Amino acid sequence: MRIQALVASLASSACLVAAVPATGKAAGLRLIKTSPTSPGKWVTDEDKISKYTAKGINFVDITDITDNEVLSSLSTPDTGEPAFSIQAVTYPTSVSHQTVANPLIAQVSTTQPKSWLTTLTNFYNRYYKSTYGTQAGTWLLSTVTSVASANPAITVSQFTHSAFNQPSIIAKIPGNTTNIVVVSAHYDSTGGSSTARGPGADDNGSGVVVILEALRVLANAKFKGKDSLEFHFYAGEEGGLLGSAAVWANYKAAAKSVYAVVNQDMAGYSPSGKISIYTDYVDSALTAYTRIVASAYTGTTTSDACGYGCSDHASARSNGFPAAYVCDEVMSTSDPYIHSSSDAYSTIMWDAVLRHAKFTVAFLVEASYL
Ligand SMILES: *[C@@H]1O[C@H](CO)[C@@H](O)[C@H](O)[C@H]1NC(C)=O
Ligand SMILES: CC(=O)N[C@H]1CO[C@H](CO)[C@@H](O)[C@@H]1O
Repeated sequence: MRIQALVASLASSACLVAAVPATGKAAGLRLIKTSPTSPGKWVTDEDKISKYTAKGINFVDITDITDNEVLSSLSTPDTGEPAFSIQAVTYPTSVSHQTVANPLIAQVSTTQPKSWLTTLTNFYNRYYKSTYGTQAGTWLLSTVTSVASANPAITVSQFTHSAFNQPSIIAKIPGNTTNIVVVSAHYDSTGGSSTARGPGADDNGSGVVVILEALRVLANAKFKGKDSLEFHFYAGEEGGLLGSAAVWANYKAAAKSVYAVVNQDMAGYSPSGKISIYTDYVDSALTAYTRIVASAYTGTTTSDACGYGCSDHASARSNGFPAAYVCDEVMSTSDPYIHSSSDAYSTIMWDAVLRHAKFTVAFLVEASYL
């Protein structure tokens, strides 16, 4: 109190103000949470990557989150239900649009995904604060735009972020309604430090090429569903879900009607050969529906839990939207190469990418009738 009064009384003295050491955000630090009960810890950008991401510790960067409902959600332990929901959705208990979905699924291939993943992994890294990360964003925007151009009804937009240059990218196939079904993946990567080589082939270049392939197939077919379909490519996931946090805060503020968000983070390494649908920090009803669609179109699925803030679905969920998380494998047999320079193109299992791309087309078609 005494110090505050002194500062206030001498606020015009540049000398004194400069002498007060900056803390928190003013000092360039970031506030991260590693669990619902964690009070938050101020760390440097470099520490986020080298002391958390690279060591497999998930976290959410809450520095710029000001919405108390979202902060409260991020501080509520997972009870199987979200801390709050913007809208309740009733999902079908079976699939019913195979005659539309199957011919589209037949168009899915790994030809384009192989080419796209080659380019993505050739960036030195896709770290969201590096120039390589920005260049990857420029390439991805032009690639999404080119893929979408097969159907002039599709819009592609950049979602820019104030704290870093890498944009998130959103493609939209308008439907007959303004209700939205979203598939997402993050395109940034890290090699374990801000300056390390980070090819990010599985994590999560694979998720990016999967949803891009689904966009290619639906764009070429000029597919139009009842609901609108969106493809989200997030920036800054490795920095604590930064891109998705900003996108979903924007959707909450705009009161958008979102029926489903299915995030895929890693879709290219699966010794089991089965899609894994994670069950913690997700919407249980959407997760059950996602499993129904995945089983019907790709066979048996597995389950696992990945903990607090493990990927971008957490941002949709904490903003009140129904979110599910689809991964390529259970944790115990998951890709050993991620977050390092070894997460290379050569380690990708293309049958897994194909399976996830087929699932994505199937999910978008089925869910477009919600
Ligand atoms: C969308 O609306 C058009 C025009 O009314 C209709 O022909 C089409 O069947 C609708 N599509 C879906 C999937 O509901
Ligand atoms: C941190 C990151 O790179 N994104 C996610 C990629 O997928 C793995 C496995 O799900 C997550 O642990 C990462 O958080």
